[in-house]
Amino acid sequence: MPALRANADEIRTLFSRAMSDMYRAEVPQYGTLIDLVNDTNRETLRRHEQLRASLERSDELERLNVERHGAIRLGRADELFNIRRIFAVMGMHPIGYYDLSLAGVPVHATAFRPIDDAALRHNPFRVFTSLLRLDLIEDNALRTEAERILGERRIFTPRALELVGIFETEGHLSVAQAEEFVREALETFRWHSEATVSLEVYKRLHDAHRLIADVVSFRGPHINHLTPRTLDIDAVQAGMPRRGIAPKAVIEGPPRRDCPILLRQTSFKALEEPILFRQAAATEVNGTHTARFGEIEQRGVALTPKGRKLYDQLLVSVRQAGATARDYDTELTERFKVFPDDWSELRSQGLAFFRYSATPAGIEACKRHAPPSSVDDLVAAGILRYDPIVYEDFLPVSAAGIFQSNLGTDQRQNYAARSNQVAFETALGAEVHDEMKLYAETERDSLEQALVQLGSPRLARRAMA
Ligand code: OOG
Ligand code: NI
Repeated sequence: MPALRANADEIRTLFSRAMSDMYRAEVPQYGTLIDLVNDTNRETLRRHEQLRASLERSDELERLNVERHGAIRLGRADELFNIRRIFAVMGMHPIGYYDLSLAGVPVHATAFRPIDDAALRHNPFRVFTSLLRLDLIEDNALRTEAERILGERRIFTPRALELVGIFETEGHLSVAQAEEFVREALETFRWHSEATVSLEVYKRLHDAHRLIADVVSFRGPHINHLTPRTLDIDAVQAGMPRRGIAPKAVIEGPPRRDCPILLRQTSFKALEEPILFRQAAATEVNGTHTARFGEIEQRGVALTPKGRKLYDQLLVSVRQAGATARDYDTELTERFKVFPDDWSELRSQGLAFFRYSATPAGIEACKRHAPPSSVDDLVAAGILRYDPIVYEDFLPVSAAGIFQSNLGTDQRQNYAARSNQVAFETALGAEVHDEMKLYAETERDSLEQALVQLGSPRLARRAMA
């Protein structure tokens, strides 16, 4: 009898659960944060019937309790190549290119996540994955040393890679292999309280950039945070101090709105953790390292290229106004007043992506009369309904803010900004998917399906022309 096959969605869920359990055991504040987020989500849903109904229609209610993202930082091209293969087993693929050097952080990144609707519904686990850009270290000797140190480590267990090989040839893993794979893959993300370098080397790396020390000094790319999704980030931010957690000063991303857009995020400071550094003559010395922190996020609607352009422009104008942390929120809210805060406007001006569905009344009505032929008229007649498509990705400026806050200082180098997507994709061994195309496809597919449901493939063709 052939062995039972595991599907990618199940493997991803097993993995994200294992990761969450590991992190909860190691970083107790993460557990506290999860509890706070769950309490807040329950209360928000209780008070906002419309939000609940909309989340229900787009099947987001179910996934909310398992929804997390995490982040790792890699040091070598082949590490990125192999992590892509590892994530592929879990149905997670590289989406988007993020250049953080523009914001003074010497990395570029992608996000591994599921792509299709069914997979996202099942469990939208994402991992923001950065690759250190050693080419941005100016000190030649230090760069060479960092390369040598990184060259010696093996961040994947041999068995994890073997199982990836089996998956690639067979197209699947058995249930038993999948369980083994999850255990083996988890090892890569584990915290190591022993550095691979001496305290002196650590300090030199640290002086070049704290992030360089974080990537180069350890045996593996420890998961540095896991982020639950909240439905009300302001409430969680306000609730954190009551549970003994100190949040960062400002929430990254757009301001609070009636119609949430993109992504709002906030974090709490990284913990200072004891580390044993390896000295000469097989001795060790105590030190500390800060890397692991907590974060929460609230997700809103995905913006079209037009909407995203407006968002970016407004954000730049806020930054240029140079507000202090105290009036940052006021400035942000003020500037964003020009961004329509109304679902109907967001749709009609082509600023955001929506998922269309045929209403039950619309389906009935279409059996009796020929329906209007444009999407706008169908919406106006209540035949078509639309719900926001949730933004599944990240924001480079926010990510830089999160990096900065948990690196402990405002240390900010000015790297000659050279975005290098080609080098990143060469290391990755694949091109990253374009997130805008994915959202546009989701919207199109939903519309086509709704129109067909209204009884007319012809109508579908006409309305979408
Ligand atoms: C990743 C920071 C980016 C986010 O949510 O934008 C990120 C890191 O610190 O490694 O996770
Ligand atoms: Ni994050």
